[in-house]
Amino acid sequence: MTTPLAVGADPTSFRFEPATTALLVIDMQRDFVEPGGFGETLGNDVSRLRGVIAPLRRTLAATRAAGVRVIHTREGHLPDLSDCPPAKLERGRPSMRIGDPGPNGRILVRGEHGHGIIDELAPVDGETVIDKPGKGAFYRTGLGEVLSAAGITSLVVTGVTTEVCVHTTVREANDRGYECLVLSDCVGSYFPEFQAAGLAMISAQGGIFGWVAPSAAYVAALS
Ligand code: TIU
Repeated sequence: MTTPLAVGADPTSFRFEPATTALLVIDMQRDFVEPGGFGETLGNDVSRLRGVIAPLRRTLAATRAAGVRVIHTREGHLPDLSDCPPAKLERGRPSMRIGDPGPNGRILVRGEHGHGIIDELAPVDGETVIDKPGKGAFYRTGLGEVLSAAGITSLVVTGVTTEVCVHTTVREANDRGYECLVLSDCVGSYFPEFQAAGLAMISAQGGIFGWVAPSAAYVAALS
């Protein structure tokens, strides 16, 4: 057992062992971050998410250099949409529905260009990519098995969007016993008020869902 590293975080210092930690990069896909994708069809200003890219690139570089495991997720559906509940397909009066043809291919469908992770944050050899049909990364995926097999007990969580897939995943992880640190500048929302409230909800009540810290504090702890 090595001495754990410590990150200055809310509500208390977050302690973790690099060997039992994974960086989770949630849904940094063209469909959410670039024009013409799922995020925009829901009426959102996708440019609001671009601010996370630079800090996330620095965080990824430091994580890879430290030998900490990296796991990416992608939200999306099978081409026949058999894994997409009708409620998800029909809700929200989108300008285009999941599966419709868009400028980056069919909206939120696996294998299409828009479903891919943006070039700036592309996975490298050896990193796991988890495809998920829902908002949470544990629902109908092999993530739990991947983490158990690798002996991972702590998750450093990044990606989009703060109040949707990040929150759902952190809540799922917390209930499964994982200790989650959310990096405040590496998670993004289409709504500034949801960004602030979403982060506050995680660390409130003594860290009801986990911890929150700026990525610089995590990167400093690794170096
Ligand atoms: N709409 C929205 O804010 N997010 C999603 O639909 N998925 C994710 O957060 N990845």
